[in-house]
Amino acid sequence: MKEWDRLITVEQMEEATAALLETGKKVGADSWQQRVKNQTPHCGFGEAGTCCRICSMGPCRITPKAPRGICGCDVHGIVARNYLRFTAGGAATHSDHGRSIAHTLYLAKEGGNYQVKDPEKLKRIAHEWGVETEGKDIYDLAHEIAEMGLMEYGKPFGTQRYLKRAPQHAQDLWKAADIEPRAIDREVSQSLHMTHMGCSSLPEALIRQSLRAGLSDGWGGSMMGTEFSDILFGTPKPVDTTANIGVMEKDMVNIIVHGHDPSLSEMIVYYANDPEMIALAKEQGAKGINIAGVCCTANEVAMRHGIPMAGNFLQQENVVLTGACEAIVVDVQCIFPALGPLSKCFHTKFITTSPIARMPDSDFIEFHEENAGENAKAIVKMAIENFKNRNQDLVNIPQLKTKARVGYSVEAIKKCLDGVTNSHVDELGTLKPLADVVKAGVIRGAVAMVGCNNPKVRPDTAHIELMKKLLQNDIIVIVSGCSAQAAAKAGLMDPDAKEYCGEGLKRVCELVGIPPVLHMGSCVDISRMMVLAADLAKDWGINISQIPLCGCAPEWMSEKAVSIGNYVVATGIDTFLGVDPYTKGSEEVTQLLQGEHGIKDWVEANYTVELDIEKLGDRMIETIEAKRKALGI
Ligand code: BF8
Ligand code: SF4
Repeated sequence: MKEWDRLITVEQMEEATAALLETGKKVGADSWQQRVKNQTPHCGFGEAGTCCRICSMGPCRITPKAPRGICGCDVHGIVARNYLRFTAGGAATHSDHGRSIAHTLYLAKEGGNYQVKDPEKLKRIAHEWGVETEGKDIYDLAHEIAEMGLMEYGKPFGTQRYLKRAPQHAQDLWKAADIEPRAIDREVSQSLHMTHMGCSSLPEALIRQSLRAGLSDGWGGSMMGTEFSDILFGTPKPVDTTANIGVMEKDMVNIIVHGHDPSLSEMIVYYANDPEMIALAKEQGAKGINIAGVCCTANEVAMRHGIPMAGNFLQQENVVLTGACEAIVVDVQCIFPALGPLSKCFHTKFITTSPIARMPDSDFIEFHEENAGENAKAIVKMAIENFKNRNQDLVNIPQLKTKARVGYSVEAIKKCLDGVTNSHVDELGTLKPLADVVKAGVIRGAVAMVGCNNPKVRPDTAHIELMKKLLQNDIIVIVSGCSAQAAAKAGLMDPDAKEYCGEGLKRVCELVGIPPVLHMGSCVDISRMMVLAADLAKDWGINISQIPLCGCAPEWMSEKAVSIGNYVVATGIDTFLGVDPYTKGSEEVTQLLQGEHGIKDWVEANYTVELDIEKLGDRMIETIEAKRKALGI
């Protein structure tokens, strides 16, 4: 087996971070590394999920001496309620992102700030939803579909439209388990209602609703976000880009886009390419304008425009610490409030744009569809004019940079497979060739690796080490979110990384011309992975739970990640977590989520929580091999 000589190691990244923190010290900056120390040890009740503060008779904390809260709720009810509230937060957040995109689609117009870039996808969704497209103006159709999408959030009757994309078997399981998601907002509201004082304390009912709220995200709000983003901004196709902190440019105006909603970042990218703006940057003494992304926004603009990825969640402070960041422009989710005070230690402009994410020490420029162009231009201009305020003595851009090929939407994956096999069956292609190589054992299976960074895990190590292990075992890895960036930063999305795979996977990568780690986008794009799993099951003629496939979030931290976990498991995919979801305080809840006879009886999949990364990898490989054996392949 080859040495991983071309990869950027975690040690190299840590060294670069240490140098940046030195700059931080000079200017009196705070850092997450310091704040972790200040917050350690964490509260044991919080960690076990055994503290309840949903009414003002509490907070109630469960101990052997005080086994029930004042209302009489036991530890299992408290842990399960906390788990459902965590899920509801995540489902609300993803789904509200999807709603924003639906509104943007509703306001799209010919020649406007936002236009329809993939009319074919729009028509496909229209057909799927039974809407006549013949002779219709494309914008009229866009508005009709957007409105139908928006109705999915509050419709009084029926279940989510996209559920029909799943194999019949999955739909039957959801029905039997009574977890088919109805209106998206209803599932979030009902979750809050169920967890109000004096409502549910039965773990089984609370966990059932956790799955349903999760499904309303993955097969509802998130799927809407992904599909409508593709209509507006284009369905991703493979594109080459670069990653890691070294993508920032010493002689250019550096604008960092950070957050989630592509409606903002697309506009910033557009104006950064405006000749008028480039000329202005040159007038100010810069060689040009460099846009780079952080967090899921990075994924969105990388896979549609090849914009470089500066880093993931725990690298967001690093971009400011380079001293070369003229502006960090954010919208919603996963943005450290620390960026406000940190930017004040440098010349960096910290620009917030959404009423949903207001923060102290920022310049707030509210972004609407109507003023998007104007405001994006003003933001780009503000960054350019800030170039002269750089303190050159503080500039340090660590020279860490990799090549990455990104942009593997389901459509793109099918196209790649089509190119090899000529098995073209219809306009959408087929996943049969993929099923064939898995059946033949050339590829043993797949892992969908997703999620965040979390200081509880040495940042990026779990992602990178697990991916390396899986590749060596001929298991292909599909990624999204901050996991995708961990892979890109290390160099695992370089097509040359196939050298590091087992012989079978390497052959497939060569033949299809893909890197061994496939970038499927941001966290809302985990809905793409659900469609991939659904289509693969249908093309193969088996159930999703039979596919040698696992989900994995080794460094997760957010409520969104728990919502994701719930819909991935509910879709029939065994899911492996490297961080505990605050449930260890209840044996009953742990059994429901991780045991043989909890959610597994309802949806044919469950969770494994394993903090030892080596063991987590082994457990996934065992699961994949067990599924192969069960299929007789
Ligand atoms: O939605 S992986 S840290 S950036 S939550 Fe956030 Fe986690 Fe990153 Fe995107 Ni997803
Ligand atoms: Fe305590 Fe019950 Fe109130 Fe929770 S709902 S804080 S357990 S009294």
